[in-house]
Amino acid sequence: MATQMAGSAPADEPAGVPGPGSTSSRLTLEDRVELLRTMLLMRAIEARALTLYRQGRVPGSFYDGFGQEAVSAGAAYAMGPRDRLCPLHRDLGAHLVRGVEPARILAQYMGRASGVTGGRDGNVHFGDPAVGVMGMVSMLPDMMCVATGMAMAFKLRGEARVALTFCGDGATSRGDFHEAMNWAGVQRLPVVFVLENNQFAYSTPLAKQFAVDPVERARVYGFLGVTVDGNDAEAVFEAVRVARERALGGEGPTLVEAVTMRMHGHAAHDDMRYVPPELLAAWAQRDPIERQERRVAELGVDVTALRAEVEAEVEAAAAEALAAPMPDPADAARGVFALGEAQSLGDGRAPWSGFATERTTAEAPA
Ligand SMILES: Cc1ncc(C[n+]2csc(CCOP(=O)(O)OP(=O)(O)O)c2C)c(N)n1
Ligand SMILES: [Mg+2]
Repeated sequence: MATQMAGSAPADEPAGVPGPGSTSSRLTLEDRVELLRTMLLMRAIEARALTLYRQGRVPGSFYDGFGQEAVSAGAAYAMGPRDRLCPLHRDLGAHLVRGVEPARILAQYMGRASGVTGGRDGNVHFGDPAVGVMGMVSMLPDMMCVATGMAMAFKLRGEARVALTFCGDGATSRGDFHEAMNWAGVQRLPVVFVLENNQFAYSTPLAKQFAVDPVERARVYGFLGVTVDGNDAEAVFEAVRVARERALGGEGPTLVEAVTMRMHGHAAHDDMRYVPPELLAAWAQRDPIERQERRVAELGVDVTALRAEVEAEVEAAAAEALAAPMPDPADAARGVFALGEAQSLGDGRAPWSGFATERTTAEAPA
């Protein structure tokens, strides 16, 4: 288990710009392009949303995962259709992998009726149950408890399924983090915790947050903690794929620390003057999208065309979202309270080629 300190790059990363080599033998070229496409889509949607926010069309504030695209895209890409996901405020890539359409996401940000929550909640607090994604609980890191509970249900029912969730470096200081880790360890639950170490929790740097890298804590709760380069989508995919396999094999949870950098302020209102410019400049050299572009371009993929395709898709999605109506106020309380039978979550898109070619235990009927 490697230990990362504030503002550092992963210890196993050579100095300078990383090379184009693949970090997982399980990915076809189509998979590698799909990872890039997901990250491009995430960045383009969030860039468009930031403009909409500045035009006053996005109520509240706006949070993004600029520079962190590899974490949610790579992690979600390793999950099967029947697995369940609990993404947080910087994990748009996970929603995209599961199949949530860009127009619904942009409509969500603007509180429109066609948004994922139909205008009932603000920008990042959403999840589409139809594709196996839980709506985000804002109190951090409560989604760790939710994912642990889901994994408990999978275990009790004897289902070969895994729950995936994320938490921030700052969230590791909260009690819920320890409660979830402890129970997951005691019960050897099929859950994967991705610790999104982006160097800051609002304005608090890592050095003021903990004395020991929190990935070390996995061991004291009785399970494995691994550190991965969070700016490498393929490395994140591989770490989560292995963690999922372990979970399905009855080996319990894994804490995957993805080391990355929050390249924007905490939210759109934050000018992050507390972040040293040289730190940002160093991380800009390690942009996850540029890295993936270099890899697939070397293999003959036209990344300029792919970028143009994604830009056009997001522009069309923005037009669709802008044309969508605001919700009917009379409808405000619908779906807020549970009435009658609980609705089960549906299965999501799982585009990794490994699910099509290998019949994994996760796809066996429960
Ligand atoms: C229990 C709780 N306290 C405070 C907040 C307000 N808040 C939202 S995001 C955030 C920063 C969290 O930092 P970190 O866990 O590192 O995640 P990051 O935003 O860096 O991804 C804070 C303080 C919250 N959502 N929940
Ligand atoms: Mg953080």
